[in-house]
Amino acid sequence: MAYPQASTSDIEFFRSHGWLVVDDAIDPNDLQNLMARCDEILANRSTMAFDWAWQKGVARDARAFKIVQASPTRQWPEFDDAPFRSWAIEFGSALLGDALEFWYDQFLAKPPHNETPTAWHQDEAYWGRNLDERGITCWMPFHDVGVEMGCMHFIDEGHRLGVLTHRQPENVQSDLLSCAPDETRAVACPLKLGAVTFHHGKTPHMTTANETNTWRRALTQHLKVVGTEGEGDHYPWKVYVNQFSGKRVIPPSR
Ligand SMILES: O=C(O)CCC(=O)C(=O)O
Repeated sequence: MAYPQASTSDIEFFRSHGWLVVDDAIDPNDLQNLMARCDEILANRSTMAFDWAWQKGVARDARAFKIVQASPTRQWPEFDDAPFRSWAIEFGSALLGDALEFWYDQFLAKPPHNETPTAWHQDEAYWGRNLDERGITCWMPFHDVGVEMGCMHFIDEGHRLGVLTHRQPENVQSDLLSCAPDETRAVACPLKLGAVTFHHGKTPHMTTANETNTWRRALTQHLKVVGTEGEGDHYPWKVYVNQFSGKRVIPPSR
């Protein structure tokens, strides 16, 4: 199957709304190896993954993993050569109007009945000012996904709001941040397998809890303008929590 090119209407939609759904983008056959590796991560999550929803007061070895978070490409660099990688870079570059390069990916999985949405946030709030207007994310589920399973939601035109004030929720021990955008502008994006979403680094987004009997699994691919240094010049709410070492660090630049 041929991967699609960004059309003029895709580009115009993305630039005015700050997000885009691309149906029939990815050949599911190209996801087989990725899905197998991510199953390996799930089976070994206590050593291979973080719990993005790690609760305060819960010991590290007792984390519930309501949002499993890991980087497949850091463990298996062969994914740099995957068709979904080169396609996301090319399509995302057309949307942003600037040449992009792959930065990092995240496997994000929610167990059945996890009761935990991924809180509203903007990616730039995590990345810092270095990424101002220079980052874009492609979110790719491993199966059909609806609101009841944890699909993506965006604040329509939210990329024009600047970076909203974020905070670390009081009950959370991980690096998770949240903001409180005007939810009357929220748009839910249920997807079929093979579809993806793209969103601008300033677009507020969230995913709902998984209320189904099966795992919700997805890969984010974070892309940055070629030559951008990487995260830095952080906002005051930024914190690093390394769940392998247990270390919690506040960056000096904030
Ligand atoms: O999959 C999720 O739960 C959240 C994904 C996300 O926040 C992102 O792709 O930036």
